[in-house]
Amino acid sequence: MPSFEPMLEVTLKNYPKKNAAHVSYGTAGFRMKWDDSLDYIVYRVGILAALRSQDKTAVIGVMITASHNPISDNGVKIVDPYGEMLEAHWEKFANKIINCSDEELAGVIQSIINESNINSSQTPQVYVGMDTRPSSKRLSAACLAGVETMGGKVADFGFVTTPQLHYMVWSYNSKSTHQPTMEGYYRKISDSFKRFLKLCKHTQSISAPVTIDGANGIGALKAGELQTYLGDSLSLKVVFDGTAGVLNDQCGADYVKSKQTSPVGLDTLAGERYASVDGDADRVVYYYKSKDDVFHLLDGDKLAILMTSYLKRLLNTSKMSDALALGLVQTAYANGASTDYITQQLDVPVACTKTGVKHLHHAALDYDIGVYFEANGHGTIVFSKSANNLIAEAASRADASTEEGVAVLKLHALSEIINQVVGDALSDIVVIEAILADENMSMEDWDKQYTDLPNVLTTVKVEDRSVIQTTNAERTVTNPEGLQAAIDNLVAQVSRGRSFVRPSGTENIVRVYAEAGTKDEANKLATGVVSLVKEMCN
Ligand code: NG1
Ligand code: ZN
Repeated sequence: MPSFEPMLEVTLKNYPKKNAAHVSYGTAGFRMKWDDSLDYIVYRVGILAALRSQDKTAVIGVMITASHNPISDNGVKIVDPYGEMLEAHWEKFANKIINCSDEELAGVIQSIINESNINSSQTPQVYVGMDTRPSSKRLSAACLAGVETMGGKVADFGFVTTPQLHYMVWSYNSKSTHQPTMEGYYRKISDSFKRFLKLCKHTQSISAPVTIDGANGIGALKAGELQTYLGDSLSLKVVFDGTAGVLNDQCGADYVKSKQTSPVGLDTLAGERYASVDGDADRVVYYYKSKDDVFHLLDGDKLAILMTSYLKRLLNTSKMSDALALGLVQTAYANGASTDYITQQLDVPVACTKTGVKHLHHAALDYDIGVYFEANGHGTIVFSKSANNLIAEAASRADASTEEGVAVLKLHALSEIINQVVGDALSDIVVIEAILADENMSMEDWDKQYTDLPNVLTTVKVEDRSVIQTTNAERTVTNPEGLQAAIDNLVAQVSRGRSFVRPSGTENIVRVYAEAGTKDEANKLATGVVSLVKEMCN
């Protein structure tokens, strides 16, 4: 009998399979409305994470969260050794282990062991974290039971943001000098930020606070902890901190981005900076109110452009632009004006990938310094190993009395403030604050870099979203036949038109995106494309 079987017999009784419907591991792992059928899924994910740990001889992470989704949802996601999303081949194992019956479970575990040549004598090590949902604690317990079934050891980090858990896993496995502890995480961001500020002409500390909408979730809690490390170098004023409101309810990054308005109940003041994070703090958008009382959103595209344009300047001043290739990665949802600005005005190359941060992250690794962002605010900057080494080496001999030397030191500090492992709202905020301070830029200055084309993002319910198939990074429909030609025809009828449709990877809907030279044209285009989808896909 395989060594895990006696333990499996004991724990399986507490986590019997409850859901007959087939579930699959998507962009967000397993995510659904919470009911007690999620317990067995997370228990089995715990088993799988333990196997993955033995397979990679490394610490593996499990994060319990449903991100920006309502408080009634929950989900679970596996984090690979260097903080990446679970490898595609193992997503298949995930589907197999979750969808088999209780009776088949031992056999499926053994088949994964055999297929991956896993050495079962190693002790699995799994890091577990969760968001603040009421259902998260029992799911975390289910995960622990799964890991222990396989004889694994768990480090339970309790309430953490998704990027914090990714950081811990990366930090441990890569033997980073930045420790795999909460303190290590906060010190990495705050120490490098303080170092950065000392190099700036305009300011030694940023006196005006940035208001952070914590979506009534984990981001609020952790922004508060980060504040204690930042001291008076940067003031984070946290609102929607969970003491009164409901998670992601009329607040948070997803609400602000999709409704294009500030959170309900937040009294915004002209001239101040505001940022909203989502329920697991891996996404962030900024916004402000202009003197004429108008709300202005600075979404993931605006964050990406600010970071990219600033990096371009630093590379030029540090005379490192020949050695380090800079590039931006976006998806088709990026506003066309942002792409035009960065390619035409700044001459930085842009790649477009499919939706889902793992695709963006992967493409960003093609550059020495790759900035990637989804329009909804999920993104970061990644540096290749050789770029990190080159910058660290240059910083160690930089002359801080020259402009060139200061630029090298700033680049080095920025590469440490940013969470290179995964998109991270808290570290993104600190990077944005660093850049705004150094450039002495107001929100208006930042917003003026380029003007968004009016756009519409909407959804259509169809019977079977898989009838829509796409190519060209989701920008061209290949099925149903004729749909793309019909979209092209509508696009040609408006100025600066662009539109595409794709099946969502996380919900049973089709998303329609349209942009054009005027708001009326964007609306007209969206309405037309929605009708086409309804006609041709039902
Ligand atoms: P889907 O449902 O596949 O469009 C959504 C977001 C993605 C990403 C994932 C993961 C849009 C248009 N799509 O994907 O950007 O964040 O959820 O949560 O915002
Ligand atoms: Zn999220």
